[in-house]
Amino acid sequence: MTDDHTQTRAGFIALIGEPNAGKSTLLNQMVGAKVSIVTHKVQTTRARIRGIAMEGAAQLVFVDTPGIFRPRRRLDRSMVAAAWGGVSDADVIVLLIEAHRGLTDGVQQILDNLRETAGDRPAALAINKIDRVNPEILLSLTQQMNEAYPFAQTFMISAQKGRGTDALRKYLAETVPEGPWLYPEDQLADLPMRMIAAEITREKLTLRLHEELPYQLTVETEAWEDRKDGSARIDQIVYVARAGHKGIVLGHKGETIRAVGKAAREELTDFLGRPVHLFLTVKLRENWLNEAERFTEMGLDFNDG
Ligand SMILES: Nc1nc2c(ncn2[C@@H]2O[C@H](COP(=O)(O)OP(=O)(O)OP(=O)(O)O)[C@@H](O)[C@H]2O)c(=O)[nH]1
Ligand SMILES: [Mg+2]
Repeated sequence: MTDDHTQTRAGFIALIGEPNAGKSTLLNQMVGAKVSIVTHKVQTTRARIRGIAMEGAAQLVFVDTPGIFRPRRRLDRSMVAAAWGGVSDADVIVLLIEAHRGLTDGVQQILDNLRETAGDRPAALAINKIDRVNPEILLSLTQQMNEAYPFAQTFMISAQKGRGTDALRKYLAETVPEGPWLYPEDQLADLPMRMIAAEITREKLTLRLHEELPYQLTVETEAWEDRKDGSARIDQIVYVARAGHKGIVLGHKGETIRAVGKAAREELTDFLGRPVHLFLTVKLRENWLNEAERFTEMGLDFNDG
């Protein structure tokens, strides 16, 4: 809470980095709730996802973005454009890199672009996954990174274990501009529930399916009914791009889709705090990766692709 003497602050903080750097993990850690899906695979996040955290009189609106990589497909190009769009709209930028990988070619390319896109807005460096390395390497990595880019500050963190994240949060609270809060104090995310629900199912599919398949499917919430008994009935469609993929997603006697549905339903029930009936349908749609409507449903701009 604030009184009349406390100047409120608020701002957008773009979390950027290579795929798998831990951006979504950091967003969830900052918000204190799972708002953005996380997997061990690259290119999990597809669109910008806003999560909101309060730090004293400051409201921090974290913007999780898709990982930045060299795009091949139309969807990849839209994702990377969404990430840079997040930078353009931000008050502060946080670049995440992986401690054990250091200054990779991919990070170098991001730095080259960041110079133009960030302009004079502050960019902080977060060296993530410090739990995976010998601390001795961190000093030289910090030096190397700061020679490559004029970072306002460097933080060494473990997004997963919540190490070093308090210092980062404090820095951000001091750095976002003075001004009124942008969201109600108790709001955690700015993302429609139907999209959060679709993302949870996509996370479970990504965790269970191998190789290229997760990159060639999308999930949409088709219908949502709040029932009188307090439960919710949610119908979703899993679109796959190849005939052969349908059978793989269903699995032998439907066991894969059943397991995915169970895991997604459990997480949704937890998230909503009420019973959920989840119905998944798998549909073959060969051209979905080139359909504007599918991009809009994902929160992406088709014309950026
Ligand atoms: N050991 C360790 N693993 C981490 C840490 N932070 C994230 N991870 C793991 O790194 C993997 C990728 O995390 P995400 O948060 O999905 O990464 P991302 O940057 O959002 O990835 P994209 O959405 O694909 O761009 C997951 O397996 C996380 O559990 C950390 O601090 N330490
Ligand atoms: Mg992510």
